[in-house]
Amino acid sequence: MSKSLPYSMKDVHYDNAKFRHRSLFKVITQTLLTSNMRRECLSCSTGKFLGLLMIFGLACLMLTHTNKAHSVSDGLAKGIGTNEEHKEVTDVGIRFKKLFRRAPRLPPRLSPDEKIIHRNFTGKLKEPNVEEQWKARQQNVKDAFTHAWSGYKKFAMGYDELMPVSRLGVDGLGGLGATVVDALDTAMIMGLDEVVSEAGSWIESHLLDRIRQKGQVNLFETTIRVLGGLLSAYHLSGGDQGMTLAQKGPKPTIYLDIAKNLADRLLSAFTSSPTAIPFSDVVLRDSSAHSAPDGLSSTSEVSTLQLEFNYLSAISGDPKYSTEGMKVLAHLKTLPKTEGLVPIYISPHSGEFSGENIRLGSRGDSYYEYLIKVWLQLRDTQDGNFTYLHDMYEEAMRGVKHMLVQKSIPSELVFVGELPVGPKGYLSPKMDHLVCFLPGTLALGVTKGLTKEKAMKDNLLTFEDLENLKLAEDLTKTCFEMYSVTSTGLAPEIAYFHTKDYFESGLDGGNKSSEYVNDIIIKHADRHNLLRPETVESLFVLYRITQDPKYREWGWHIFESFEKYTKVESGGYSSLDDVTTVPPPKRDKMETFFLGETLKYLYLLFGDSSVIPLDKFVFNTEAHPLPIKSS
Ligand code: DMJ
Repeated sequence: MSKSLPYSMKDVHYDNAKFRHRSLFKVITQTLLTSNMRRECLSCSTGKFLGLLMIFGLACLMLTHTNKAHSVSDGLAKGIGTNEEHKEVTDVGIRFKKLFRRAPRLPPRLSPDEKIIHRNFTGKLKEPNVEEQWKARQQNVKDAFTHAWSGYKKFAMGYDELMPVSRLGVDGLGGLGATVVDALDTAMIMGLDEVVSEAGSWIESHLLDRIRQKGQVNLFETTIRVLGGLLSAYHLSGGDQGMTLAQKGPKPTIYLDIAKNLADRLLSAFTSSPTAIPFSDVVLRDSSAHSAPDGLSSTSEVSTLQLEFNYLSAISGDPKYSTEGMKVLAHLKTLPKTEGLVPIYISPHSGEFSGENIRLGSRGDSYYEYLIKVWLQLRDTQDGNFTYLHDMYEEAMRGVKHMLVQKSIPSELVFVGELPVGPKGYLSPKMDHLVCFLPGTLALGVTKGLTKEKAMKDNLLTFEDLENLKLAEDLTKTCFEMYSVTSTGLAPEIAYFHTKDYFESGLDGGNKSSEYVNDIIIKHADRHNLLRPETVESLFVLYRITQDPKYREWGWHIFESFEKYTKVESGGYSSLDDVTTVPPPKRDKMETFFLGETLKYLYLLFGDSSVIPLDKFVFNTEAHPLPIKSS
């Protein structure tokens, strides 16, 4: 199978051409008449006459033709538009006038629905109630969070997770009450004082004891969910001259003191390892650490600790956390890679990568995410030179484009495949839902959190940036279609893509009206949905950066499906066993990231873009915002 890369410069040139100024008249003549024809026709008067006749005929045809093609967002926008959105413009006079107007620069073509929404979001033709309706949708997300929290509080308070169907709690993450800490900053951002107060009091009264008593926890999971949650709560409750979003709950120093105690124990994973690569597991009560049974750590796990450890050093004044964390990245810099891409396992004993499996899904994903985010966090500090992180990120993204990106058959969805047996082997057209973090990360890497409009105005974007942004937009669409293609409107854990080398019939997502039903293949074992955040995370980032309202519409569509199929009446939301079946069987688990990430990103997507601005905050991989500090 060829590994050559279809995501070529061709696509980018084509896309740029779309945005060039050309009058419609010019477009018609340029497209329909080749230069030869033009030369021959215009050299004789009959030719001139015929040429003009042809242009006039085609123009009339275009004017009287009503465009029935609608974009994906047409249907989704129905709830927020007016009746006028659905009127078809048939007035020939208006169309004739339009013929001689300059073609709009951006976007090249909008459906009537999109036009209405677009005008509102660019602030030119304001319809007052559109923003109001987004506020109402945001309130729906807040209500969903309250429902999720109420189930957890009733049946599982203090446990890591809720089993909403059994109405029980379960400790799947070591017993630190992970849902409480993961959910806390979302409640702060949503202004849910009561939840902040309940979660904050639980943390103040119980968490330190738990940390002192509990046994084995995973270094990565505990860092991103519990340490990350505490640090974000510290800042949002006013610590470090933070935002004081939370009026209720304990003082910020409570969160900081607990965070330090926890991190001191987690540090043993670094200090007891013979190399710069930390062990994967820590025993909290005696601050000891060991490797996983196979002796290996995941590459993503060892490289997804630094945002948290760096911020803790900054606010505590103790550099030891940052020093240990950054040693890992400095070491990873020295290891051999394939065009910036790395195997998904690494040995803390040898410090070398293990195996050849390369993917941006599980065990690989946030390695790439933290390269750019840690660089964004540290680039303006005076603590050292971190350009190497940006270089590693750029090289890796080139590697992704060259080695992993392909298009599906027949409808050309852009996807990121895997190299299960290494760079010399075949490309598997398998994409985990986890990979859907990538579009958001790519877009962030392009504008560094600014809007595209501002970055363009300030001349900050290179050709490669525009190529990366285009890839981000294409991948976001693919991630959304992974939802749309199923009977429930919810994505499976893993999708395969139909390519010239791979197809299996009878394994579609169940939504026969989807344009992509033949492009996306969902195997039986991969049909579950864990309420994961990656797609809505990317929708949020893409919306903030491009300001294109379609990302909000897609997010709303996904939220409605979560409401319809995962809500449990007595409280909470449940992961599902099979997204291709209606009604989908419930799996009886509410993952902590549903409150920590999925609902937070949806809430921010539908809200005011000035809340937690992307050029001032960096979200850790569990969606806990940490402020970017300058020197
Ligand atoms: C979260 O814990 C984090 O986003 C992590 O980086 C990947 N997996 C889950 C969510 O799917």
